[in-house]
Amino acid sequence: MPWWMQRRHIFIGTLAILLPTAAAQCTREGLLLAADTYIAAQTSGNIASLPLATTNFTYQENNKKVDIKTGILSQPLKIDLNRSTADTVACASYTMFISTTGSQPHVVATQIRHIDNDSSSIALIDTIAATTGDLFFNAAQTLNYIRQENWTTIEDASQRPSRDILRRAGDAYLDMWTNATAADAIPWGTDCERVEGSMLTRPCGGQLPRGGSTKPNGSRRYVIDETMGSVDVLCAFDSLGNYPDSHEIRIVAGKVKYVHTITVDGN
Ligand SMILES: *[C@@H]1O[C@H](CO)[C@@H](O)[C@H](O)[C@H]1NC(C)=O
Ligand SMILES: *[C@@H]1O[C@H](CO)[C@@H](O)[C@H](O)[C@H]1NC(C)=O
Ligand SMILES: *[C@@H]1O[C@H](CO)[C@@H](O)[C@H](O)[C@H]1NC(C)=O
Ligand SMILES: *[C@@H]1O[C@H](CO)[C@@H](O)[C@H](O)[C@H]1NC(C)=O
Ligand SMILES: *[C@@H]1O[C@H](CO)[C@@H](O)[C@H](O)[C@H]1NC(C)=O
Ligand SMILES: CC(=O)N[C@H]1CO[C@H](CO)[C@@H](O)[C@@H]1O
Repeated sequence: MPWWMQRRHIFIGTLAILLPTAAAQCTREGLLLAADTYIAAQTSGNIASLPLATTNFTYQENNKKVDIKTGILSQPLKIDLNRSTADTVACASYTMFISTTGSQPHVVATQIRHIDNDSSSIALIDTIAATTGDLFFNAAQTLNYIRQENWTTIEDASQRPSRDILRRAGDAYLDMWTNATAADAIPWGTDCERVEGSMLTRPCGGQLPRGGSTKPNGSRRYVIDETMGSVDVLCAFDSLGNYPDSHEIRIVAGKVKYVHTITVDGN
């Protein structure tokens, strides 16, 4: 074969290897891997291993932009339990972790967002971090309840709630305080559990608010995972005083199975 054909051959071979790795990807595995890296960083109190975007990375803690180097991620924490969900449409993940030991116990809700559909680079870490003094805070009690829950992914795709159903359930929940009929739009399960801070309500469809407030919960950020049947909404708890808040809802077999809330009211 003449030299020029040989060279062309090598050139095409190189392209074939480079192209697939160059294209941005946002996969469930990639999102959960980034969430695991976040948990490892929190365990060590060292952010060096986090693949943060080199331009325009944002760190937000309790609804305020802060320097990641002074935030909760800079403190090593012993983590008792962590659980993550993934939203491949928004290219985002949600992680909840509980740390009962150390000078301050914590229950933390974190959404991680990626830009350009690329789960290998983190654009935003958005954390709600509750500790002693916050609403119904008792990390050991929360751990005790959450540990007993079943968060197995829903294998049968036909049994998964749609993205739209999950989004509407998350919104209706947060709308209950301003809309007297929002509670009726939620498909409550009869064996469902609600863990607000460390306060357990079972079944969770009991003792619900039915309007009364004029200020809706604002600044809602969503992570929706149809495979898990869950939605997490971070927001500001506006009517009570702009309190940073996380509400997570899981729907199994068409009915609400779990509700978790983490609220920072700093009392
Ligand atoms: C995002 O990445 C996923 C996985 O690689 C791909 O299936 C999807 O088409 C991408 N979406 C966009 C908008 O590029
Ligand atoms: C920078 O990041 C913030 C928060 O994620 C986002 O709202 C803003 O649009 C980004 N700006 C640019 C130029 O990408
Ligand atoms: C986080 O949760 C995963 C899945 O349950 C577990 O394998 C891992 O050990 C946990 N990490 C820490 C630091 O506890
Ligand atoms: C957990 O839930 C899944 C369905 O979501 C079910 O198949 C499995 O049996 C449950 N596991 C236990 C231990 O209850
Ligand atoms: C109140 O909630 C119900 C049930 O979700 C909904 O149909 C209705 O449009 C809501 N009202 C307002 C004013 O948002
Ligand atoms: C204005 C409003 O609806 N506030 C509610 C937001 O959600 C929290 C927690 O579920 C409620 O306690 C607030 O009343």
